[in-house]
Amino acid sequence: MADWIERVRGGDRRALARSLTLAESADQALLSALDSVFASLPRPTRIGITGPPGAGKSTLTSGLIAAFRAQGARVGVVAIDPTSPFSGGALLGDRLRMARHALDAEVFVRSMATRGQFGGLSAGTEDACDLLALAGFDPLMVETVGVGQSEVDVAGLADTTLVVLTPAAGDSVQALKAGIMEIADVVVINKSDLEGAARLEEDVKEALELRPMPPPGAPCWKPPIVRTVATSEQGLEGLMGAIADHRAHLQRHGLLEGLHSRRQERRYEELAGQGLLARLHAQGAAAAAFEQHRRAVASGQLSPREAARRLIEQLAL
Ligand SMILES: Nc1nc2c(ncn2[C@@H]2O[C@H](COP(=O)(O)OP(=O)(O)O)[C@@H](O)[C@H]2O)c(=O)[nH]1
Ligand SMILES: [Mg+2]
Repeated sequence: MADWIERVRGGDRRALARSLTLAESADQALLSALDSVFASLPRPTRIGITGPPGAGKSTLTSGLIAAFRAQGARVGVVAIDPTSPFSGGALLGDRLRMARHALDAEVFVRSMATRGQFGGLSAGTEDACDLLALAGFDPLMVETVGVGQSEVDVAGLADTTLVVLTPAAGDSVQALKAGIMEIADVVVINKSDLEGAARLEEDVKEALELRPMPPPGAPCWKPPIVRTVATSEQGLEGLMGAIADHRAHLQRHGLLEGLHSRRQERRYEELAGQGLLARLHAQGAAAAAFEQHRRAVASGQLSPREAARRLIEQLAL
């Protein structure tokens, strides 16, 4: 596997594709080999693109790939779809919309399903990003459906998070309500060719006003609102400008290092939590105690909090 990792570092696309597949299925040998080069991994710019299904995220991502390619960058994309890998529909859609970059050796697009409960959103995505980073892609773009997933998860993946809304769908209003605005570094109003873009912009401005203020003295970023028509690549220059401005803000205030550290801490916490839970389930007595308390919760005898407290006490943790 160490050899695979070296081939990825050398830019071997086949090795990269294979490694991504192994990482996605949590292959321990591959992940260990990846861990062994952790300290020397490059740290590419990470751009998150989130918003409701159908907002035009993939179309927009495709446009951004072209814009970054025009600057000479090598672009990696991870498109995460929360649906089962067997339904396939949305994954295929992402591939189709990014198909025009399929023959470009300086672009690598990877669609993946979320790993599910014991992997969370981030585990598989982070590994995929690390492999793309190792292969020298910079920037990386991560497309996620931002509704119904933990906002913190989605925001934590990227240095700059674009929230994509459209005047077309009622789910934009829902997105405004669901607190997705709190994670936006840039708000994109896509499908501005459709009626209602001005109205949505007003609603977005109002929602942005409700964002919590940073503590006094902390750097303040006011998310710009950018209108686009992804299908005809209108507004992409403005969007590229907004992304660059946010990057400059992060650099000026020395915030990139903190973002990176928090991301790694979060991965550690998630993996440690999963590992401990798996260990617990593997031990007869502990698993029995866990089940006993679960039943007590289900039957209404114990509150979830009290059950968790007793379990932890009983296991002497
Ligand atoms: N009218 C209009 N349609 C768009 C625009 N951007 C994307 N679409 C269409 O919206 C649909 C969903 O786009 P897609 O990129 O797959 O959305 P995603 O689910 O957010 O990734 C596709 O049929 C696109 O062609 C736009 O700016 N205007
Ligand atoms: Mg998509």
